[in-house]
Amino acid sequence: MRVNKKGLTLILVAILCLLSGCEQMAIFDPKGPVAESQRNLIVYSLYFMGGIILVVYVAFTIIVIKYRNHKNRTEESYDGNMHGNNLIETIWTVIPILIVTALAIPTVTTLFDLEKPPEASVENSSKDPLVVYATSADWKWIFSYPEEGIETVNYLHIPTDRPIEFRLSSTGSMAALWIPQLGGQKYNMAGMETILYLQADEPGVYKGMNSNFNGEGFAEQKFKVHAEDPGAFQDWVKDKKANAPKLTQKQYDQLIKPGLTDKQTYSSTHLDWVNHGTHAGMDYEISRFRDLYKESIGLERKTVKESIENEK
Ligand SMILES: [Cu+2]
Repeated sequence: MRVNKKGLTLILVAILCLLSGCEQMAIFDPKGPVAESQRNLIVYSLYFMGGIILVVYVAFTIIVIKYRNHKNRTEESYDGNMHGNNLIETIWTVIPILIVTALAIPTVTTLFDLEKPPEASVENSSKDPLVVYATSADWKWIFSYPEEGIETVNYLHIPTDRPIEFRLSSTGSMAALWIPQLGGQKYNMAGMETILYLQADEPGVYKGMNSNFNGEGFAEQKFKVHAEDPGAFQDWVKDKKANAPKLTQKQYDQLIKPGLTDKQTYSSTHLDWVNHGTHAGMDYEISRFRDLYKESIGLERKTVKESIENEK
């Protein structure tokens, strides 16, 4: 066989490109109990399915060699009539059931466990979760700490070894909060509240993002999570509470207007006048900025007849 050198080089370059992406696979480098159990689940599934692939390819090779057309082949070498063969029918019915069961049970138990706050990993560390309202607006993240009375935009500080109870909602379009090294994503929607428990065991700065494509500014809807020991976190809270300005409703309305913004800090929260996770707060942003969306996402609903007229 003549080897096409150009083709071979292309394939090698492609493999290199794919492999170099590995350093960004943060889910295999978890920094908290939630991300860790999800990583274990993924690794288990990968090995399990790798085992299945191995068995399939070995069986495939054996069958290709055994039943190939060769010199000493006779009529008796192959009995093609396997209809009604109970043994074979049983094997190919039972094995898939076993595979699905072995994948489903750990998945379901792990995911249900993650609906509860993770156990505190250090003795004496605070067990009740820190509540943070994470609200997505186009295209920024607003984090409210109701107990601390502070609010941040596009960045987050959290204490280590303490579960964080994220209450997710959105001012308008759907988003998904994802901090890969702390755990998987959940969706943010206007008019409802989703709870996501995450926890950081190691101090550090972790990447957070929106993992649900929602328009023009999607790629910019990122934030950094600063995980620090509880003392440092309390100092940070005290400093912001004392020095950051109060958030007014007028400022807030400008903030949630579709567009991008830098990091911001306030010593009060927007929860004083609206909670987007409730039915009452659902239309807060839409009622103010509906016109801005008209062109890009077509909030105006047309009848079928009008659409056909427009097509012409
Ligand atoms: Cu929903």
